[in-house]
Order: sequence, then structure tokens, then C-alpha cells
Amino acid sequence: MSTVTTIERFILEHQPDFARGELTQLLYDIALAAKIIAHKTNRAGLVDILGEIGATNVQGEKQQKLDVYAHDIMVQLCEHTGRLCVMLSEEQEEIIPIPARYEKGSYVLVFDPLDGSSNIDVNVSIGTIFGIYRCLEDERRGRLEDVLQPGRNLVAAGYVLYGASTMLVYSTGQGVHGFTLNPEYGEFLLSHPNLRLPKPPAYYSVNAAYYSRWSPGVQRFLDWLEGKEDDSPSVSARYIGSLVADFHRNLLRGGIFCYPAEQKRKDGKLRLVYEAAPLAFLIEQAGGYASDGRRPILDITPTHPHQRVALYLGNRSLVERVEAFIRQEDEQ
Ligand code: P6P
Repeated sequence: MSTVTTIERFILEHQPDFARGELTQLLYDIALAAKIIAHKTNRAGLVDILGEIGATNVQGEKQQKLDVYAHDIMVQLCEHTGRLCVMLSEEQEEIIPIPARYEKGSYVLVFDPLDGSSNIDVNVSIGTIFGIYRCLEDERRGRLEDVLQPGRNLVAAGYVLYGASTMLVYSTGQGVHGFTLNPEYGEFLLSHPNLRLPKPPAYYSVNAAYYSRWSPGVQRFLDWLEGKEDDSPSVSARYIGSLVADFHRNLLRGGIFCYPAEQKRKDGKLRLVYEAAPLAFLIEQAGGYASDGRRPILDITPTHPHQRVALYLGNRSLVERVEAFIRQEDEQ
């Protein structure tokens, strides 16, 4: 039987040199939020039976949609703790300042509280994605500039996967580590230390129904992936349509996740700040690479909090190959 390590103990024992306790406490807060959100998502299918999410409870309070609920939990747990100067959520257009009545902290939290929430009704795994930056100016309360930092500035990132089991996977720049929630006593236990992208990759993930919308270079890449060239890789198609679930499987088995730009959707669908950049940080920590097809995701400085970006992330050999196909097309 392997040793039992809780996420709290692991965070404390592996806090980065620059951390002065605030980052450690912030990661604790996120782990607690994950437990609370998991408790609700695991009961989503019982709304009509137990009268929970989406109904009106005994106090007459209107229950909320799960993604709004997850947003509120993240804000309520993190806004008053003195660790943050500002937050950004996929669920709110504007930045979320720390109320003047609370002490401000040194970090910025960007998050997608519940990505893939359209999958809840069909019982498909969904996830929370988060990234943590330092505030640009310690003496000021957070501003828009604080959430528009390039992913290269991330000090930590991670996700929670609400699936067959609930997992929290994170990195503070010292490798990627996975924890599985033991629901009996509500503890995240270390289950996947030092995750590294396996080679050779096993899967590719893309919505092939959009093939006709992609540029010729991307189409040639997909043809290559699907075995139409002599040097094609031996990979299988796996696409859940839930970013965190697709990402997690490829992290554990090796592969590439693609959400290309389209002729009518030049910037792709996925969000740079709180989806692509945190996952790019993780995949690079696990030995992989993330690109928008022409440059590293982590080098892109956002110009808008909810900016979209084309996304290719996974084994470096595959991501660099799609960049080569796109470069070849650009040069024609
Ligand atoms: P499509 C879910 O709606 C989501 O935002 C991601 O979780 C997922 O990767 C993507 O959209 C799926 O998009 O266009 O293939 O349905």
C-alpha cells in the first residue's frame, strides 16, 4: 500500500521558493471550492427528484445553474481571504475586484468555473480550469492589466475534473501532480505524482465534423493524423467534447487536442486567458507544447479578457507538425 499524502500536505511540502504562504493558502482555497462544486455536480441529475440545482429551496432561495453556482463558490471562497488583488471568470464580463472591505493580496486568479457545462445533462465529465499570476503592482488593487498577462507569467495552474472520480491536477512550475478526491472523508489524496506526457502519443482529439471549415494546412494535418501519409503516426481518435476531460485523457495517455480556427471563426472557440493558457502551462510542465498554430500559447499577451484562440496542445512532435503544415500554407 503506497503512502497517503493529502493535497494540503503536498502543497505545503512543495511550495515554490517565492511563495510566502499566500499561494499555498490560495491553493487550499481552490481545493475546498473543488470539493463543494463536486458535491453539487455529482447530484446534478437529481434536480427534479431532490429539488436542488435549478429549483427553489426551502428558504425560497432560487437555486442556480451549475456553472453560475461554481462561479459563485469560487468568488465567495476567494474574495475575502487576502490572497488576491483581482479575479477573472468566464461567467462574468468584467474583472472581479476585491471589495474594499477586504485586504488585498499578491495574486491574480483567472478561472473557467465549469467548462463544458452543456455536458451535464448527458452525464459527461466536466471541469474547472484555473490560472494564478502575481499582481503586477503590489501596492495597488487589481486592474485589467493584471489579468491580461501572457501565460509565461503564470506561477500556477490546474484543473478539477468532475468525472467517475473527482480529480484536482495542478502545477506550481515544479511538475504536474494529480490528486483524487476520497468522498468518504473529503480529502484529495496524491494519486498521480509527476505526470509526464507519454511517448508515443496514443490519441488525437478534434471535432472532425468541422473539417470543411478549416484552412488547407489544418486539413492536411488531419489527413496526416488519420494515416493518409507514409509517415503518419499511429493514433486513435478520441473526442469527448469536454475540454478538461479530453485534456486529462491525453495528458495520461499522450496525444494532441485540437480546436482549430475556422474560416468564419478566425480566433477559434476556446478562451486564451482561463482555458488555453493554464492548460498550456500544465502541458509544458508535463513535457509537451501548446500553440495557436503559429506561436506558443504561453507567449501570447491577451488584448481582451475573453479573447478566443485556436488551440493545439499535447505531445510536442504532433503540435510542431501542425505548425509546419500551417507555415507551409502561409508560405504559399
Ligand atoms: P464543439 C464545451 O462546450 C467546450 O467549451 C469545451 O469544453 C469543448 O472542448 C468544446 O467546447 C467543444 O466544442 O464545437 O466541438 O462542441
